Parts: sequence; C-alpha cells; structure tokens
Amino acid sequence: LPVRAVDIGGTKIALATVEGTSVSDRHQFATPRTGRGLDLVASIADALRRMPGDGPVAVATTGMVDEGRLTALNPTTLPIENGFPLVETLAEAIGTVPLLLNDAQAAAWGEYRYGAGRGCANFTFMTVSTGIGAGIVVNGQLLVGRRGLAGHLGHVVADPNGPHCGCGRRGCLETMASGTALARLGSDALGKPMGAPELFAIAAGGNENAKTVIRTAARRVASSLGDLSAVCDVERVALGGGVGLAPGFLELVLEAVNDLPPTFQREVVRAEAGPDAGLIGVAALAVTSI
Ligand code: BMX
Ligand code: ZN
Repeated sequence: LPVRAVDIGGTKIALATVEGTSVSDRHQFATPRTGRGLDLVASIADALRRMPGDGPVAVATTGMVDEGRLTALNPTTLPIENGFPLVETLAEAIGTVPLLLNDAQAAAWGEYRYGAGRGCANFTFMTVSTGIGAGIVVNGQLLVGRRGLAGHLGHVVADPNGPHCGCGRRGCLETMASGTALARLGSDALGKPMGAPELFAIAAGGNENAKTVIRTAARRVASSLGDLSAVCDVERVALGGGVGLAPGFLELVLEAVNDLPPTFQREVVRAEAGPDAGLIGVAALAVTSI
C-alpha cells in the first residue's frame, strides 16, 4: 500500500510516495519558518494536493509529538507554537487523518525494519544533524514515551556548566556536538564565521584547531552513547545525519567509544537508509497502524 510520506525538518520539508523501501515522486521545499504552525499546514497540504495517489498520509517531524500535537523542544530548530495541533489542522486541510511521529523515532523504525538495525531487537538510531535526535527500539518495539520525549538524546546533559540550550537546560549534547554547535564552536576556534561543512573541509585540509573541535564533539557523542547503554542497554547504534555521516566522524566516535569501560561499549555503525529513513520509517508505521 503506497503511503504519502512527509518529513518536516528545520530547513526543508520532503514528501514522497513510499512503498516499503521504494521512494518515488520525491520532492522538497524550504520549511516556512514563520513560527506559525498553520503556515506549515498550508504548505504541506498544498504539496500533497500536487502528489499523485490518495493513500494514507504519514508525517515525521522534528520536535516532540504528543497526542497529535507538536512542540519544539529546541525552538531554534523549528519555531512553532507550543502544542500546535498538527494532526487536527492537517486532517482538516487534506481530508484524511495523518499519522504523526518524531523524525528521529521514525528514522529509527526505518533503520530497524530495512537498514542498519535489521535483526537487532535492541537498537538505536542517532542523528547528528542541525540538532541531535534519536529513536530507540527495545525488544522490537519503538519507544515513543508518555509524552513523545523518548529518545531525545540531544538533550541529555554533556556538561552541566555548558551553554544554555533552547530546551531550557544547560550543556545539552545538542549545544556541544550538533551541526549548529559545530558551526558556533568552529567559528570561535578559527576566528571567522563558518558552517559545519566548512569546518569539516578545513579539518580535512589538516588544520589542528578544526580537528580538535570535531574530535571533542565526537567524544561527547560517544560519552552520551555510554549513558544510553546504561539506560537502555541496546545492542547496536546506527549513526546518521549530516554530521554523523560526514567523512571521518564515525571513526572518531568509534575511537572514543573504545575508550569507554567495556561494559558501556556498544557496536556503532553507519546508518544505511540515508536521508529517506524518516520517510520510509513513518510510512512503515502507517501501514502497520491502519
Ligand atoms: C531537536 C528536536 C528533536 C529532533 C532533533 C533532530 C526540535 C524542533 N527538535 O533535538 O525533536 O529529533 O532536534 O532534528 O526540538 P533535526 O531537525 O536536526 O533532524
Ligand atoms: Zn536541550
């Protein structure tokens, strides 16, 4: 059964027809960053109307999803009203009730069903991208949690005296190792404004300061994976996201994981489903939940 899948990120919204792992009619557009959920809904409804087919609609989104309502844990990633009723307003606009799930949780399900988590009943997908997110599968079941917060590894505290996070805490992993954090830390260390891709390029050119910034971030990620072992004891972690898949980053994380006490070490691999993991995962869940 073909599903019309949508993935809402902080910078872009992607749509596609998804059947199993086959993705067609894929297109994307810039996320309306107006702070108004209704603008998101209007743009998605419009894009869905241009798509062929009338299968079920499944939406993965950055942010915390609680009973069909979307709240940004970190409003700098996606500005939107707290508790915005996305399911209700989208259903009104498109005439069918969509399934709604956090993007990292959806991608974790995609990787578990079809990618790096296949056959691994206790599994985590972690994305290091604009923000840092994760989805956790325990005993073959996706953890969503009472309020949709399960898996938000970007908001475990890496340094209690660290920078303030948009979520209200201090020193969250996301403020120290996400793409946004790397852009800030790289700009400070090298004395000129840059984004994460430029920082990686400079490091690849041999710059020691740039390498140190990236290595420090990778160590923080590895340390949080140690925390994850203590909490969920998953067997394998797949790393994804623009930073997670950047050349050399996984190797640095692996080095740091190897320095953890053996009890906290886990297998860490590259995510396989790529940028479509969220679309594929949320579509798979839509098919099983109808
Ligand atoms: C943030 C949070 C998570 C999300 C993660 C990765 C918001 C808006 N998002 O921690 O829900 O899963 O970022 O998101 O609070 P991405 O957009 O960087 O992939
Ligand atoms: Zn936080």
